[in-house]
Amino acid sequence: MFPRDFAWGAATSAYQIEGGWQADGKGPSIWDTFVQQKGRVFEEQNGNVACNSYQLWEKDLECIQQLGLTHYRLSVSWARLLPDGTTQHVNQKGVAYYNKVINDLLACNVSPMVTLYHWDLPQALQDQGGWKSESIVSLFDSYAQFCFQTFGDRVKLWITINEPQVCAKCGYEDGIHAPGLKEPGTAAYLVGHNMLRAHAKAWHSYDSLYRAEQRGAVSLAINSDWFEPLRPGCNEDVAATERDLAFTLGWFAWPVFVTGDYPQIMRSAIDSQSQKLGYSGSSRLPSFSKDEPAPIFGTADFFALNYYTSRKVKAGEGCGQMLCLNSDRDAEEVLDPSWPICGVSWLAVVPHGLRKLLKYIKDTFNNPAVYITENGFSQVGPRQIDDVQRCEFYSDTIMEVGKAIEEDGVNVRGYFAWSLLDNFEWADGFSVRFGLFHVDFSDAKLSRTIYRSGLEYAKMIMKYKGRHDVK
Ligand code: GBH
Repeated sequence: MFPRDFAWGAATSAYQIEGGWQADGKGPSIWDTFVQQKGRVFEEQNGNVACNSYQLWEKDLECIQQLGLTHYRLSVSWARLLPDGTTQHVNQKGVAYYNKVINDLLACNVSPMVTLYHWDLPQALQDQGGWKSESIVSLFDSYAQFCFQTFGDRVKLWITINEPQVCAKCGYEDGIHAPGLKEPGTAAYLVGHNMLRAHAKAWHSYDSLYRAEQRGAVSLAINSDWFEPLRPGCNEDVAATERDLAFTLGWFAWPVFVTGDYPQIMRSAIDSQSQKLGYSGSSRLPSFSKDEPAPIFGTADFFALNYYTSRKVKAGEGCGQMLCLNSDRDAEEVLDPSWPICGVSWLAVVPHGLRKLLKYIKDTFNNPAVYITENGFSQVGPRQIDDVQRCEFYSDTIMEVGKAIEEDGVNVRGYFAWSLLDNFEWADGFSVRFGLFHVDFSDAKLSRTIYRSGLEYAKMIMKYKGRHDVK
C-alpha cells in the first residue's frame, strides 16, 4: 500500500521547541517580542525555554529513534543563524547547533526535511517593515542561499515558508500571531504577495545554483482544510465553497502550480467587494508583473500539504460593510455534527477529508508528488498518556492516506505527524498538546514520555515499512 521509500516522519518548528531564546548570540524574533506583550498568549506563556531542544536535542533524537522515523521535519531559526537577519553577521554557534542536529539524524539513518521559515522573522527585519516590505524578498533569498550553502550537502528536502496563508491572515489581519497587526483587508494580501515572491526567488536560486550539485527538492508548505458545500445541490453553497478553497489552498497553490497568478475567483471576489464599499485605487490584491525577476509558476518540486480539519461551507451573509478578508471570501464555515472535536476547538476530526483533499490536489495541480508535511490531533485538559482517541485518529488517517495512494492513485511520498513533542502551541501556549511524546513542562528536566499514540505510530511505521531496527 505504501511505497518502499515512503517517508514516515514527524515535524516540529524552532520557536515551538528550541527555547534558548537568547542563547549563544541568537537574535530576537517577532515571536520573542510578541510573547512579551500582555494578553497575546494563554496565561502569558512564552517559548523562552519551551522543550529546551536547543540543549536537549539528544533527547529528541532518542524519541525519533524510538518511533523508527525515516524522516524528521524541523525548522531552522533565522535569527539563531543570522541574528540581525542578514548574512553580514553569521552566528557560528547557531550553525554548529543545526550541523549537529543534521549530522546526528543522518548518522541514525533519518533524513532531515528543513523548513527555513516557520513564522519566526528576525525582529531586526520586522523593524524594517517585515513581510510588508518588498525588500524582504532578497533578504529571504540571501538567507535561503546561506542555508543551501551551509546545510545543502546533507539536506535534500527543503520547505521555504510554512503556511503563508496563516502567516498573512493570523499575523496581519486577525493579529493573533506575531507580529500581531490588525490591518484587515489589505496587509495580508501584500504579505502573501511578498511571501510568494520570496519563495519563488529562493526556489530559482536553488534551481540555478545548487540543484545540479545537491540534488534536493524545494517547496512551500500550504495549509488547507477540506471544504465541501453544506447543501451540495445549492448553487450558492457550491460557489461559496469554491471561494473558500480559492482563499485558502488556491491563494498560494494556484500561482505556484497552475498559472503564476492568483485564482480568478479570488481576485474578482476582492475587487467586487472593493467596488461595493467604494474602495478606490488599484486592486487590494497585488499583481505580479509580466517581467517578475523570479516568476512564480513552477517553483515547487513537490506539493507540501498541512492538513488538520474539514469544513462545510454555505453562502455568506454578504458580510456587508466590512473591508476584510472574511467578507471578501464571503463564505460561512460550519461543522458537521458527526465530526468529533476532542481537543482544540478548531480541530474537527475528519480523516476522510484528507483523502478527498489529496484527490482534489491530484486532479487540480497535475498529479504532483505530495508530502503531507503536517497532520495531527490535539489534547487539552488533564494529561492523558493513554490517548486512545489519538491512536484511533492516526490509524484512521493513515488508512485514508493508503486509500488515496491505492484507490485514487495520488502520488503521496510521505507523511509527517504533527508533532514529535508537546510544544509551545502559539497563542494557546502549552495548553494544547499535539505531541507523540508528552513533555512535562513543570519538571526542570523537561522529561519526554511517549504517549500510547507514539507507540501505535511506531507500530504502524514498522508494519507498513517492514523495518526491523526500531528500538
Ligand atoms: C499548524 O498550523 C502549524 O504549522 C503548527 O506550527 C501548529 O503547531 C499546528 O498547526 C497546530 O496548530 O484559533 O480559531 O483562530 C495549522 C493552522 C492556524 C489552524 C491557526 C488554527 C487558529 C484558528 N492553524 N488556526 S482560531
